[in-house]
Amino acid sequence: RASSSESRGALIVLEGLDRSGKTSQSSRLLSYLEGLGHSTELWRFPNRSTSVGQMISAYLSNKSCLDDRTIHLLFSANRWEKRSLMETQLKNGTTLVVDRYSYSGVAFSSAKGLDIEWCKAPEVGLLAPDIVLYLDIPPEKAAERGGYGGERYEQLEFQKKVAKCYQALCDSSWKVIDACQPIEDIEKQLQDAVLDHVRACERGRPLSYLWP
Ligand code: 2DT
Repeated sequence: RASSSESRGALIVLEGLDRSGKTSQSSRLLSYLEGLGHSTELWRFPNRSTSVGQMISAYLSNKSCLDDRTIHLLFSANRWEKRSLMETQLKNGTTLVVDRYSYSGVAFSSAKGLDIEWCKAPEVGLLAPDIVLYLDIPPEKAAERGGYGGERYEQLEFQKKVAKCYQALCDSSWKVIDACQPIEDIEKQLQDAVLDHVRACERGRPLSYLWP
């Protein structure tokens, strides 16, 4: 068999504003896929456990200040340092459910006014998701949910800009889900959206790379 037809896990990415429900839906999706017998792992970016991740965490919690381009490149480096493990796991047949990825990187930095193409450049060559699930919520509704933890970006005016930047990135390959629906409805729609992709990857869909 050619290597392009080897079975692998799927790379599933969840994106959305803060308080859109990504984190709880990611774990529900993990349970669902595990329940079907698929080897699955939950990942998130930033991954705060690495030394780059600790610099990011200090920045987000306002314990350090960094130039906008510098922090952008650190977020990207935090994905690059996990890239080979990501590929290994996928090739091992493990599906990865990833809470935020390069789209957060581009949306949050371009919301500060950085050029979108400049923001996309350091992501080139990272693994492309098989599906991007976008939990769509009006920024005002997300703010009403409360629980903004006081990190750097958790402010309504900034989240409105991020929402616009996500719109600029969104294309027909994304699955946009109304995040104002009941939790169980969202859960079901996510399940329906991923299954075809998980199966296509099992049948040997080749890996692809950003930006496709
Ligand atoms: P969490 O609250 O989900 O940990 O997100 N962010 C995230 C960026 O600005 N660039 C990135 O590349 C990524 C992955 C989004 C922490 C915050 O970090 C932002 C919210």
